[in-house]
Amino acid sequence: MSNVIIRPDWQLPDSRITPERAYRDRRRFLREMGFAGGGLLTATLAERAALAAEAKGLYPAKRNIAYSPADLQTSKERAFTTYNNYYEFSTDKEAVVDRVDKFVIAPWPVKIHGLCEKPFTADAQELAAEFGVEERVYRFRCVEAWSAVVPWTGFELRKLLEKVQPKPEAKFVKFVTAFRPEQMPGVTRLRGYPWPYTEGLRIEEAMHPLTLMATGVYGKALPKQNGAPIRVVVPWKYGYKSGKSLVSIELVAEQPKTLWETLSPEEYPFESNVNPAVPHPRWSQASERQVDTGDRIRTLPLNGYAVQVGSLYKK
Ligand SMILES: Nc1nc2c(c(=O)[nH]1)N[C@H]1C(S)=C(S)[C@@H](COP(=O)(O)O)O[C@H]1N2
Ligand SMILES: [Mo]
Repeated sequence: MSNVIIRPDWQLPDSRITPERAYRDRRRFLREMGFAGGGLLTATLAERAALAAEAKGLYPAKRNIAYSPADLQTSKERAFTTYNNYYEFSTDKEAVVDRVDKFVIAPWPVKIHGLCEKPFTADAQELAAEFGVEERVYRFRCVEAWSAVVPWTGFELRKLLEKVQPKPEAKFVKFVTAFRPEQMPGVTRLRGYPWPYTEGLRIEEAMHPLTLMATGVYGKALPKQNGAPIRVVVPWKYGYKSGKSLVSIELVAEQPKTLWETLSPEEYPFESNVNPAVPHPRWSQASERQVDTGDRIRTLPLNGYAVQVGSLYKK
């Protein structure tokens, strides 16, 4: 470097940027962005390209067969990724995918903070690279009685929580989605909603190895409509517990107020475990419609994860 004119990376032809340097500078850039708490406007095209290139290296990830039952057949990718609940964009499930263009997903600082010893902020892609990602095939059950079998790519939330060292008084984890009305065309029509989209888990639920931070699906980085660049996936709970496009993961002492519970506590209580025996006030939860085949199948207690998580709910 010493005998060349030092210019910013984006003025150099690609061939002159060594991957290591680009990577190191990118990490520093993202760290600074993270601590500055924003920086959307300063993201350069070169930066976005670097992120995309690195994200590509993570997918497809190796499938963890211990968490991917052999008898589960994944739903068709197109069916799952074009039928979305993401109210910040639209309440029409088939329209969400066409309304996400303006949503900027890199850089993406995520704050992991609250009642812990070592809070930090890191970019979503950095988290994926740091903790390492794997593929897991999970059942996914929406409270509206449709379902899918989804090959997520991600890492266990507990790894992230262990890193920040929760304090003993941390009893819940609060998840907050980005809120950017100028990029999210659905929110203007839902002005009365208690935005941002907020969800929560008990800390024991958040620490369970099934609870995944997903950064990819179907062997690729998450598409925007499915919660890019990072979301939580809690496979034994109704889908609304799995908040999308998270910007904050906070350890708290009190049960957090969630968007859906605030709107309608009888219909969408905090715990919201999949339970075929307890109907929604307006419909049965005994069965579910598979999103790709349209077939109806029986809903399983705890969405088929009773062996793994049942002990969390023993009275
Ligand atoms: N921020 C945010 N997260 C969200 C939602 C939402 O509207 N906004 N919808 C929830 C609901 S009801 C479901 S069923 C799942 C749908 O996820 P998918 O579109 O990837 O299938 O996301 C959940 N997470
Ligand atoms: Mo849902």
